[in-house]
Amino acid sequence: MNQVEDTAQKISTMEIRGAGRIARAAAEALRDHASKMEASSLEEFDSSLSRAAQTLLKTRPTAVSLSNAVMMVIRYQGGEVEAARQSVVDNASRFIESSLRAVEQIGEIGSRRIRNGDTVLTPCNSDAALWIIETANRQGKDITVLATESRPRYQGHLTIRRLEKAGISTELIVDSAVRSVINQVDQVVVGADVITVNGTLVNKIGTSQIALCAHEARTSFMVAAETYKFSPHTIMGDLVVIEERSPEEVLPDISQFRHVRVRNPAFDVTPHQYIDVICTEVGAIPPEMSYLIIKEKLGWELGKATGHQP
Ligand code: RUB
Repeated sequence: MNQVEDTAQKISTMEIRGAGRIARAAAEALRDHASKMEASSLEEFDSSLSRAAQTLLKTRPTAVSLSNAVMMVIRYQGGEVEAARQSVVDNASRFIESSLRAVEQIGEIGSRRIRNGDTVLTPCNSDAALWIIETANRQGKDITVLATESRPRYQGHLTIRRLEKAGISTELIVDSAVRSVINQVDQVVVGADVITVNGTLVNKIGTSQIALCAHEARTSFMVAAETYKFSPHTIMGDLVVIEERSPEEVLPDISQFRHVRVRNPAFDVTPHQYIDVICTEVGAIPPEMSYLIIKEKLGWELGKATGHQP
């Protein structure tokens, strides 16, 4: 199995998960593919690269980080094979580096909104959200974290392990306990799989219920999102596809039921009205500014968005 197939399988089975990690793994796999591929013409190079890109793109339908990363990596310069190969390798390295730097910058920016003594609620397991919490902790702020389990895959367990390592006091709660505890929470911090042109957030299932509770309780709701989590396709009116995963993740033995169907949507949609701020690597912005990120950072513009642009 080559690295593209191996990475695609790991992303599908969620051995590699989280929108940022998925994007970096795809960039790494394309870099490996481009550097090892045998191609005697640019046409051969193109078709092999686009087959590899398609294999990766099919793995998880919601994460726009994946398609943004793939597009940034395969957009090469150079009129012959060796120049194209080098260009793809450089694009991938640049993407990986800037993506790692972005989460650090988000940590710096988001941590300014966290005060000494705050209780922070975070669902699932978002690297960007955790950078905010860990950075605030490193600044000497005394924080308590409430982590939700995030069924059915229990990504909350990854979160409590990471916070344990960082020495941050953490309480684990079941997903349905959020409304019971929301009045003890000062800040909700969540990651993002997708941000649409109007600032709508698509993130782990359960996020929108948390946002609703936070809105009702007037608790601040902060999103941590690198700019490559914004979806250029939404300026063309495309809707975000919500991934439905296997029923066995929810109920391992479904065969004993004849009249029951298990539904397992992996993500949900939070309206921009429930979001106070989106922390990106270029600054903390209101969700209403999402179009500007898509235009200025991703190079897609209304009326011109017929394909990806440099
Ligand atoms: C993970 C999830 C995360 C975002 C952002 O879902 O919804 O909040 O991907 O994560 P899954 P990060 O476990 O299904 O991949 O900040 O790490 O990119």
